[in-house]
Amino acid sequence: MQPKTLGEFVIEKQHEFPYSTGELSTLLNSIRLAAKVVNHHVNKAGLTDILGAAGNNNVHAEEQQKLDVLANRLFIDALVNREIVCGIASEEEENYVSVAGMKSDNMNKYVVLIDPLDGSSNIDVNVSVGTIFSIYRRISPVGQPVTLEDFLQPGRKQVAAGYVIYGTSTMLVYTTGHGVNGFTLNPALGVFYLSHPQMKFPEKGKIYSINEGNYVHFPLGIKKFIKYCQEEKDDRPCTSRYIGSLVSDFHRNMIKGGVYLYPPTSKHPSGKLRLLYECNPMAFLAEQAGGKASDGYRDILDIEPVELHQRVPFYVGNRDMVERIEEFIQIYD
Ligand code: AHM
Ligand code: MG
Repeated sequence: MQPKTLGEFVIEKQHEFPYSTGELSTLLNSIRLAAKVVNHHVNKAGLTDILGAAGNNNVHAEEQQKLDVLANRLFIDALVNREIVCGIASEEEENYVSVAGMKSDNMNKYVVLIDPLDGSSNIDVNVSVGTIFSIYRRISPVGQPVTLEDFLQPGRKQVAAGYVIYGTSTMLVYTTGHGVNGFTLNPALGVFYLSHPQMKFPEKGKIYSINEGNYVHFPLGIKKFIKYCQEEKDDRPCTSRYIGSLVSDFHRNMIKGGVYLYPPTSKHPSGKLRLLYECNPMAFLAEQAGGKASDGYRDILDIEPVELHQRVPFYVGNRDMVERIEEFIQIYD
């Protein structure tokens, strides 16, 4: 039998939201469409003048790549043109975009937070990159311009979250709080098919993923955890795998079992990754797949955000491994 398409799956699952108006389904369909367009550009990147730096910096003073800028435009346009959200926040935009302010009859209730193309250091070298998205119901009244508080909600309040991985194949993986499902793009047809139903972390994790080049700057607890992973004892040593693309590292670890770490370093004292559009969506997916995400002390999903581009230390993956990291931090830091 032909596997289910993403479009069919989204419609079939609409009943899981009792008072659903179909708005979330339409929103997920817009993300699916934008993902296909971005995939098309990522795939032919070497053939057009799209590789390299765009010549400007984003809000984090990081050099924007041309593909970063393009992916940002494509996702924002797809969401604005279809008039399906009331607000958008992006890693590439300093301020949030109020779609409700642009279209006065906008009665939509969802805001989207997005990292349009994550893993920018991999763009020019043909290594997997990804898109990460997070969806919330707005808090402020419908029909008005959105406010900052609509975006500064703890991860627990997410209605849906997911990522697109532009890898050896392109996949869209998402959750609405009823498990995690993965869909693979058939490039010949331009259709995503359900290929990974109900994804779960394996019982035990064996992989640790961290940029060990920063080792000397890590907190003592993290150094001890790395040494623990390398020890010849019980079912260790673990294997080290690091792509430097959160989506790809997370995706592999969810399938094979492992943990991703981005601790505080001297360059990034609060960690490097952004709470709202990198850590929270991954944390929601991890929890739904039987894993866990922490900043070393708290569950990522419980953190009350204070600013749009806030950074946090981030440990995500197999529950046992994340809890082990928390123990090491508690003992040594
Ligand atoms: P980006 O949003 O600028 O692409 O940065 C986020 C990325 C993550 O995908 C990745 O895990 C991490 O930064 C890699 O950082 P580093 O090069 O410091 O190891
Ligand atoms: Mg990013």
